[in-house]
Amino acid sequence: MAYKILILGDYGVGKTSLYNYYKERAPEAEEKPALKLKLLELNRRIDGEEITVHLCDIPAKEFTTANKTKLYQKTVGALILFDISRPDTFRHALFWIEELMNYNGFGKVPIALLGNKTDIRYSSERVLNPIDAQQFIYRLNRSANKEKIESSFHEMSTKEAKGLLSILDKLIKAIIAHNVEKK
Ligand SMILES: Nc1nc2c(ncn2[C@@H]2O[C@H](COP(=O)(O)OP(=O)(O)OP(=O)(O)O)[C@@H](O)[C@H]2O)c(=O)[nH]1
Ligand SMILES: [Mg+2]
Repeated sequence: MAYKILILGDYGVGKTSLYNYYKERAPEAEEKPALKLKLLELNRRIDGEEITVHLCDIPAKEFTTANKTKLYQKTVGALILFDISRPDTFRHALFWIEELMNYNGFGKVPIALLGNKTDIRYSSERVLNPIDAQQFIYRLNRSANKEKIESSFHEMSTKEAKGLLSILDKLIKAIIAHNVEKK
């Protein structure tokens, strides 16, 4: 059994770049053939246990009304990206979160909200204040208290590529904790 984790976010935020990072750098990561999406199978050792994950990268435009139930179904967690130089992509991240919870068939699941492209922080004029994203995650976790769902926010850069595996591992831990609670 594998955990299905989606990489979500607006066009151009860096989803495929993140996917490619895991494909190249995660040990034993293996790309599997799949229709209309990129699917990466990888194994992570979490608290001494081997966990298999299916990481899926789907272009934003594929989420049409007709097929989104199919794309989201059985997703147990997601990496949701925005571009810190494009505030609209942060506002829209909230839309992606809502869609995920509405269509995955499980309701609320843990997410990692990722502010990508921190390498351009100093060269770009319109950067987003990370406090807004931190506060959003704080409120999300408070509202999910009973279900023991622990989402997180990270700033990152697929170009600098630091700490990307630990972001994934943290999400997997949150997924495990949530599932255990559900049983
Ligand atoms: N400066 C900078 N550019 C980045 C970073 N991550 C991705 N990019 C660039 O942003 C552009 C879009 O990246 P993609 O990974 O293709 O974005 P995507 O979310 O998959 O986009 P769609 O598939 O079109 O929805 C590319 O030119 C990347 O090189 C980053 O951390 N820093
Ligand atoms: Mg892409």
